Amino acid sequence: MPESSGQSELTAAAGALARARRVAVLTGAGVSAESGLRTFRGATAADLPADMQALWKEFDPMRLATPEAFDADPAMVTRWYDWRRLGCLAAEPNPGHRALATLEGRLGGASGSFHLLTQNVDRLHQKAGSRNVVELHGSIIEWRCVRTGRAFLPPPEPFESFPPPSPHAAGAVLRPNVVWFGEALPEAALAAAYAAAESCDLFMSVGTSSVVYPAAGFLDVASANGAVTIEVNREPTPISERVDHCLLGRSGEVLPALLRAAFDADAR
Ligand code: BV8
Repeated sequence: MPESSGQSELTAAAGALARARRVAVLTGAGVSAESGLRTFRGATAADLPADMQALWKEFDPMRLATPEAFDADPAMVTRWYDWRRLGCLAAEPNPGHRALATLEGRLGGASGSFHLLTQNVDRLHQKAGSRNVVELHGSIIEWRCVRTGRAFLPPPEPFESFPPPSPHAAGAVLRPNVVWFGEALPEAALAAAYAAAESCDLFMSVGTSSVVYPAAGFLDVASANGAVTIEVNREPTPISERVDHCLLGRSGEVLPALLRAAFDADAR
């Protein structure tokens, strides 16, 4: 188990980042946690509506985030997703999101490349100014008609009925445009993620438990292609022993510190 990372580990990681020209970053719920959004597995029922506390307490990703759960109880699942959607809309990007947008600005030009692969469905990276975002697991902000597959962007207020009726086909309903367990990731997103992992010279995994595939496998693809690997997480994960630099701490603090150490001449 890596020791909690000190300044020397941060300095080493910052040196690698300063030398990198083609960077790929994978983010998970631990980045948005700094904006007050619950993580997927460390969730607490703290401020849920009373009738959903029980649901969230025994929350199991394989239970609710699946087509089977939606088919069995579309009203309950869409109510839960609409509650999460409104939380995401109310959330603001944090310094970790902004640090990644800054990193893209530094590398995204002719001098290099930057790809942000996110498992998050809250669109906070885009709100922070990130432009080249690959949404591996879709978006909770956008919904789609279950019959036509056409996307629908709901207004920033609660749906009035559950499951919400589709505006695209009479009698059909809407579902969140996320990837549920057992569903394939969007082909374009998958292709973009593999291309980024195969071509980067530095891969950074931030705020993810690294247990969901295929997203958790991109680090190994990058590593196999000779990329330097960095992890930022509050606690050790299954990849912590495999990365070149494991930085333990909050993403909203570590990411800005990492960029300062890498790029601020006066910080060295
Ligand atoms: C696929 C969207 C194939 C929805 C999500 C059995 C049956 C079916 C499938 C499988 C199975 N066994 C294995 C599988 C494959 C499965 C999988 O990997 N399962 C796991 C659980 C074993 N994968 C899939 O099903 C994928 N599809 O394989 O399709 C296929 C191919 C062709 C045709 C048909 C099918 C689809 C996976 C996508 C599922 N959807 N989300 C929604 O949001 O509701 S996944 C869900 O977990 C999240 O959305 C997130 O994307 C993902 C990973 O979670 P994390 O982001 O890592 O969050 P987590 O809470 O776990 O961890 C937070 C981390 O942050 C922690 O490490 C914590 O320490 C850290 N942290 C917390 N606070 C901070 C912090 N770090 C820093 N700072 C902080 N402040």
